[in-house]
Amino acid sequence: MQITALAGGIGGARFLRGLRDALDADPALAQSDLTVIANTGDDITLFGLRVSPDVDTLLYTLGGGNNEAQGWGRDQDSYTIMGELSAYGVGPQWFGLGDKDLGTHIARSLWLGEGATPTQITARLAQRWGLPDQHIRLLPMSDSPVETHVVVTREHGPEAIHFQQWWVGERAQTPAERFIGVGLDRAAAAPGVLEAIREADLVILPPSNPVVSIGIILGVPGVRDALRGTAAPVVGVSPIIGGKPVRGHADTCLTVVGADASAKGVAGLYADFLDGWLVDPDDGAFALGSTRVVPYDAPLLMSDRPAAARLARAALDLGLDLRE
Ligand code: FO1
Repeated sequence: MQITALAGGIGGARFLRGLRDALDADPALAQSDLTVIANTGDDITLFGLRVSPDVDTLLYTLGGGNNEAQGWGRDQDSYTIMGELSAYGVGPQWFGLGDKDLGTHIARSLWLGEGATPTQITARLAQRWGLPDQHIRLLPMSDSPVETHVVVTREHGPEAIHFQQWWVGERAQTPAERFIGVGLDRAAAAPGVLEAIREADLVILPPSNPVVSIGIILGVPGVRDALRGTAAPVVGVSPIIGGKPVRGHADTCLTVVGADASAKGVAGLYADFLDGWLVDPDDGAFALGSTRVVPYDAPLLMSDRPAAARLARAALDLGLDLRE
């Protein structure tokens, strides 16, 4: 079976690691290929280096090298270089880049300088993390640079800042007016992205941030049409548990785009292509056009790896049901 997923960082990565576990545990599905289309709107240039947080979180989590407690960054990392930069008064210091993690950003930046595309670079990085051996193909959503910016309200008036400055530097506390996907309208889907959606047997939306992760991928020209047009069922997992977002400031993002911070509100953002929607039991039982809304039999929380695998299995079963 060919499964295609759209993903942001931590929630997407944990869910997809669970999905790979669930597939591997089922002899009938173990040979399935998983294509992951990653959000690159979070990408940022810091200290002259190109950082691609969601791609790296997917690489490290699926490759077994992530910082589990934090969710992002490398395991057992140190911050010697950040300390040296701080001593020189070089910032920003609000974004913690570990020494091992910096190796990835240096490699990516060198390769970009040599003319390699993000798709080629992601493939090289994925090779090191053993993703092809797990039948996982990781693709950036686009090879064109896209950056999510946030128009915030300052005392002196509106100001556009990078998403990471708002999300990490300002903890999403500064009132936001809107998000802008800078470069998104001119971006082309990366090679293989639209085909992976059109030719999939099943498309899955993990519980990633619906606005700044999935929403940005949906803004890449052609992606939304491919989802509407694919013969495969499109199944999503709600990022809301009991009326609250699983992690991060997803509710703030939903409010900014005028959507309800509820399982129904998020599904509404996907209504034109969503066939199945797995929701927390406390959020369950609402009607949504032709979308089959299914309450999960436990809280949607991915508290550990087996819990993520169980949740992924339920999404898989919903997709298999919809194929019949
Ligand atoms: N998130 C934070 O909250 N603080 C950080 O200092 C931070 C550093 C960081 C470095 C590399 C990386 O790949 C991710 C990092 N993140 C950090 C996570 C990231 O900013 C966001 O959670 C995602 O971009 C949202 O999808």
